[in-house]
Amino acid sequence: MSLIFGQLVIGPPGSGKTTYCNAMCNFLEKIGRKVAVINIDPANDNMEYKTTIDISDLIKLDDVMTKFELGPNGGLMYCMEFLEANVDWLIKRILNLKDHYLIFDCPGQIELYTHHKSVAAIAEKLNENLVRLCSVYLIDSHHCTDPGKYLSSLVVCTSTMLQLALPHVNIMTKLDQLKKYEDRLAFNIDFYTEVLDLKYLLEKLDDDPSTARYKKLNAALISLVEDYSLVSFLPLDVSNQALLLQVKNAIDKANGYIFGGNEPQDVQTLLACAVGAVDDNERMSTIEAYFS
Ligand SMILES: Nc1nc2c(ncn2[C@@H]2O[C@H](COP(=O)(O)OP(=O)(O)O)[C@@H](O)[C@H]2O)c(=O)[nH]1
Ligand SMILES: [Mg+2]
Repeated sequence: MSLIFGQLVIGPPGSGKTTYCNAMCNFLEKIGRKVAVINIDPANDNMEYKTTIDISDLIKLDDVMTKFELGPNGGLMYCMEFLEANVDWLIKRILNLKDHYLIFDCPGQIELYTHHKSVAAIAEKLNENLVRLCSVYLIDSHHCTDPGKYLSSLVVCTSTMLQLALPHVNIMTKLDQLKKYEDRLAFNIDFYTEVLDLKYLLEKLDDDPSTARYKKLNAALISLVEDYSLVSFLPLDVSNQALLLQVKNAIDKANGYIFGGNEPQDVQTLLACAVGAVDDNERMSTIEAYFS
């Protein structure tokens, strides 16, 4: 059976997951990939894409909230636990999508990725013998304007990467918005995307009256992020095709699509060039062939 590849799109509420799923789906379809978007967020309300599998067909958040007298957050936790218990429902439908590339639009409750077990268990089940998955974690680039928020994003990213234990790509969304408040940034954008020397961030945290009194905690969190050294971000503005291509290439490399996907070999090689997934000689000969 040919392999199925996909990405699990996660991140806090409002970080841009649904918008990204739509943009990435359109982008991939433009380059000839057959894509299916699967919605596993029971509270999703702005799906522009046509969903192929929708968790609402299995369980509805409103029903859960009414039946068990739960708030939106508790209701969502219940829905994820229910999906975990009924993962065969999902697997059965995915088996009908064998020739598709899958994009999973996920809920935004951050505890689902930092310590709650259901999403990790669902991902593990899918990854086991069905879908080669990469988790794609989105954060809003607005967090760069506040050293405390940025540090908390780094901690959450690290803990999500450890908890899900999947190939992983982090994305900083809404780059177009960041341009508007660039003058409020303490550092150049690459400081935030490459997660460069965090001692400079610590200095900023110590200068800020709201975080200065947590000196030891800030230092401990920064040393934790630096010790694992797992986090960096790819910038994205969903309206920019070049940035979408860069993100796509990184994810194709992470989940192994470039080595086993269904696109014609020349398309794969050309696209892989941009991220150095092929060696220099091969890249040069491909580029020469392309321009000849
Ligand atoms: N300017 C801009 N807005 C974006 C971008 N990506 C998402 N958004 C907006 O961010 C808001 C939240 O996006 P949504 O996809 O619903 O986030 P979700 O809760 O993570 O699924 C929406 O108003 C989107 O239009 C982007 O690249 N640029
Ligand atoms: Mg959404």
